[in-house]
Amino acid sequence: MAQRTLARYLTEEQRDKGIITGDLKFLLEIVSRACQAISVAIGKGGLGGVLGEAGSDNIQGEAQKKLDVLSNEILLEANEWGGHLAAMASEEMDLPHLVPHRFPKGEYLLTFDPLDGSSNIDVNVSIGTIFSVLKCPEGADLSTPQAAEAAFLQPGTAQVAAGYAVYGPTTLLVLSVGDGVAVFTLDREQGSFLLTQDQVRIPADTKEFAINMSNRRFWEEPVRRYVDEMLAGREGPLGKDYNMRWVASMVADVHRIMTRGGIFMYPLDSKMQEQGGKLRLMYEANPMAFLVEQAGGAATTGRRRILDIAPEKLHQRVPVILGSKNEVERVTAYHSM
Ligand code: P6P
Repeated sequence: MAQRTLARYLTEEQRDKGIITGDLKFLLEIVSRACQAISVAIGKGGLGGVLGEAGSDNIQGEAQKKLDVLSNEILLEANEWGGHLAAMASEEMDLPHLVPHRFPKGEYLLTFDPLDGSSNIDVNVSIGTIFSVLKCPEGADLSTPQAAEAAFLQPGTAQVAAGYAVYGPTTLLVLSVGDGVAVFTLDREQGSFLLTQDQVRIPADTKEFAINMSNRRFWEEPVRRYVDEMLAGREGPLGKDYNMRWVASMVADVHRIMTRGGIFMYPLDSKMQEQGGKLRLMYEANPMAFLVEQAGGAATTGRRRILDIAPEKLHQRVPVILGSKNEVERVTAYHSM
């Protein structure tokens, strides 16, 4: 039997299960096509004149790559005309992008990190797009981009869908609309994402951790204790040998965990106490936490469930510990000892 396309999967979630609306189905199909276009641009690499720096910085003060800017533009242009969105917010833009008056407005809000892991672009390592969908609150003030920020400040539990595209040896779209996690593989000849895995489950235990070890001296004691216990291996208190991976592309590290389990940590560290963490809540931590929980995993800051956080700012940063449930619960428990 032919593999189910993304369109068929979403139709079944909408028509047969009543889980999503027609507008959300349309939104997700548009986002998937934007990810396809981003995949094509990335695939050109040096041949497409899209590598290197854009010569500008984002709100985080990080130098933007040409592909960061291009990916952001692809997502904005793909989504602003369809009538399904009220506004968009992106890591690459200080303020929300309102749907232009010439287009109809819809009931959804879209946040995204258009190209996560962009420090890996020029060295040809997997990167990705992360996105999250919220309902726009009734009566939200969308008169200006500044006023619109408040509409986005909803906890991760309010997400109606979340997903990521990973641009690696194959381009994958990993998506949840609240009915488990599905994986679609881009068939470049057909130009469609085809369902290749459904109801993804993250094993509750693991022997593989992901963290940037160069920050060890900056970590809080509970994280240092947990990592040292894993490094102690089978002779240590955890009684097993662990492996370590760190791609420095959250999408690639999270996808490995979705595929074979593991724990990903970007914990609070003393050099970024001020900012509250490295990763951004609205378009990195929340969508990934939604997906991980939908796949039976767990996601905390070390002290609380990520999805319960009430956001105060659009570009708010948080510590992130996510993946195999039993491991996340262990290191989170260490924080309250
Ligand atoms: P470091 C990429 O810039 C990113 O936001 C995540 O994708 C990734 O997990 C993390 O930062 C890597 O951070 O400090 O190891 O370069």
